[in-house]
Amino acid sequence: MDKWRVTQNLLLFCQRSKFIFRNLRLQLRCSEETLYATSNPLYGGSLGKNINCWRSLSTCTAKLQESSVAKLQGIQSSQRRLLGSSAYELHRNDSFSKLSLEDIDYFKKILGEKSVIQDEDVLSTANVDWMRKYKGSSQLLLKPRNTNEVSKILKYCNSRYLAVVPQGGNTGLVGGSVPVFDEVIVSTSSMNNIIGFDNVSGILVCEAGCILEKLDSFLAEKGFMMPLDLGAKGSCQIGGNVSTNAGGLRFVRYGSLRGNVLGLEVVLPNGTIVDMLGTLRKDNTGYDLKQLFIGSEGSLGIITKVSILTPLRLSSINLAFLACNDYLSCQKLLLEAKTKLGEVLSAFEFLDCESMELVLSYLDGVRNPLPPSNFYVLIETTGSNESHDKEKLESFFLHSMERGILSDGVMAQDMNQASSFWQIREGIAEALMKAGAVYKYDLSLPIENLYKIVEEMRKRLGESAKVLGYGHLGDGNLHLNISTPVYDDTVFELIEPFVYEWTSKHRGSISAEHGLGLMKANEIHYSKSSEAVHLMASIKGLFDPNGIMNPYKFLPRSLLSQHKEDASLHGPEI
Ligand code: FAD
Ligand code: 2HG
Ligand code: ZN
Repeated sequence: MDKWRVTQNLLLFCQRSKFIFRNLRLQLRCSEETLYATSNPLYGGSLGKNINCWRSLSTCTAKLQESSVAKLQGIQSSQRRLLGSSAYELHRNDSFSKLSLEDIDYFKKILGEKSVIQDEDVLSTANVDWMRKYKGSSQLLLKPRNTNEVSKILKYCNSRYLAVVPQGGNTGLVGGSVPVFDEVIVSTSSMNNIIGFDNVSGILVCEAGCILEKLDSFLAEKGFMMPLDLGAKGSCQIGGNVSTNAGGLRFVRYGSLRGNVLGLEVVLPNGTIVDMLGTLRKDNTGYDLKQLFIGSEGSLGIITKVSILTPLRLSSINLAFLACNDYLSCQKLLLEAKTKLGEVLSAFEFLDCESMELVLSYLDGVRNPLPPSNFYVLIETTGSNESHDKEKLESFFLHSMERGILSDGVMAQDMNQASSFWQIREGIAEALMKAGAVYKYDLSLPIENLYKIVEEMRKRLGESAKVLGYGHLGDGNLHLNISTPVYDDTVFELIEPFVYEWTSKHRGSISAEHGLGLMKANEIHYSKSSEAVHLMASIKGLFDPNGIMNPYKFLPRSLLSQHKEDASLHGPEI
C-alpha cells in the first residue's frame, strides 16, 4: 500500500470537505439520461431511448451468436441455449395446443387488431432475452391494455391449453421472460398508467407495465422515490421487478420488495381476477397471498397492478469511490460503514480489479478515478441534513484511514462525477456482453466466504476464462461472472455443477436476486429442501393445474409434469 498516497487523498477529503461533501441532489442519477444511455443497452420495444444502445449491443454480439443460431435452425421441437451447450436439451410439452388461426381471430376480437402482434421484427426481439442467451419461437405477442383483457386472454389460453409467457421489460437475466418454444407472449407494456399516489403516506398504486425509471421520475416531482434502483431501470417494469423480487442498488437501505409492496392485483391462469391491491402498512387478516406472487416469475399468474410504499427523496447525497487492497479490508469497511454511517448509508457496492479492467476495455469514455487497486467500493449516503451527513462521512473516512482499511479514495464532486462512478459499477453487465460469452451467477453467501468462490473459480479455470466478482456487498450478494471470447462447453462443465455445489456447501443461495427462470429451474434443490420444493410444486398445481404459465421454468421440470397430473386428478382448480 502506498501510504503516502492514501494519506494525501484522504486528508484531501477532509480538508476539502466543505466543497466535497456538498449536496449532490438526488436527481443526479435518474435525470442523467446519458448515463443510462451508455450503461444500459437494453431491449428496445416501445422504449425509444434505449433502442440505439440495444442495437449497438446486438451488433457486437451478433457474430458471437451466428454459429449458435445456425445450430438452432431446424430444431423445431427441442430447445437449446442460444449460446450453445450440451448441458441440456428440452422438448416441447405436446400436451400444449399449437396456435391456430381461430385463436388469432379470437384474440383480435377481444383485443383489437393492434394489440395482436405477428410482425416478425417485433417477435424476433420479444423471443430473445437481454443476454441473447435464450431464444424462443413464439408466433404471437399480445399487448392487453387492462386487467379485463388479461383475464380474457388467460381464460382462453387455459381452456385451449395454450402456454403463456408473461413479459415485462425483458431485462431478466435467467431466461424467464422469453418463450422456450411457441408460448404466447403476453406483454404488459401497454398497461402503464399511474393509478394514484398519496403524498402523505408515500403509497403509489400503478399498473404493472410502468417502467421503473418513469415511476421514479413521477415520484421525484412529488419529493419521493422508488425504493429500488437497478441498472435496467430505463426498461424494466414494476410488474417484472415484483415478479422477480428484484434487489438492486438500494436494497441495503430500503430492503426487499417483499416489505415494500403493499398490495397486488393478479390474474390467475383461469382468468380469475384477484384483488389484493391493499394500501395498508398493517393488515394481518389471513394468509398474505400477494407474497406468493412476489418473486414467482410469472409461474402462478400475471400481476396487473401494484401498490408500493415509496420513501421520501432526501436532498443530501454523497458518493465515494474507494479502493481496498484485499477482500478482508472490504469486509472491514462494510462494518465500519454500518457503524459510522448507520441510517444514511444508501449503497455499498463492490467490484474487483478484473471487473474494472473489463469495463475500461469495453466501455467508451469510462475512466478509473483511482490508481489500479485490487478492490473498489462505492459508498453512497443519503440524508436530509448536510452538515450531519458530512460529519459522519468525515469520521468514517478518518477512522477507516487510520485503521488502514482504505488504500485510496475519491468523493464525487458533482453530478457528472457521481454518474461516472456509477457507470463503472452499472456498466459491468454491458461490458461482459461486449467481451463475448458470459456465464452469469448471482449468489447469496455469508460475507466472509463471498469472495472465496471467485478465487477458487480462477484456480479452476486458469487461463481459459476471465473470472469477475462484483455486486451488492452490503447485502451479501455476489455477481460471479465468467467470460470467454466464445462459448466453450469445457469451461461450462468446469463451472457447473461446481458453482452450485460450492454455494450449497457454504449455505448460500444460488439465486440472490435474479430468480430461477429457465437457467436454474432444475437447480433449486441446491438452495431449498426437497419438502419445500414439493410444496412449491403443489402450490403451482393448485394455481395453474394445466401448467400453462411460463412452462419449463422456475421449478424442476420433472416435478412440474408430475404435479400437473396430480392436480388434474385430485387438486381443486381455483
Ligand atoms: P422481464 O425480464 O420481462 O420478466 C422477468 C420475469 O418476470 C419473467 O419470468 C417474466 O415471465 C415475469 N414477469 C414479468 N412481468 C410480469 C407480470 N406482470 N406478471 C407476472 N410475471 C411477470 N436484477 C436485480 O434484482 N438487481 C439488479 O441490480 C439488476 N440489475 C440489472 C441490470 C441490467 C443491466 C439488467 C439487464 C438486468 C438487471 N437485473 C437486476 C435483472 C432484473 O431481474 C430485471 O432487470 C427486472 O427486475 C426484470 O423486470 P422486467 O420488467 O424486465 O421483467
Ligand atoms: C447488477 O447488479 C445486476 O449489476 C447484473 O444484477 C449482475 O451482471 C450481473 O451479473
Ligand atoms: Zn445485482
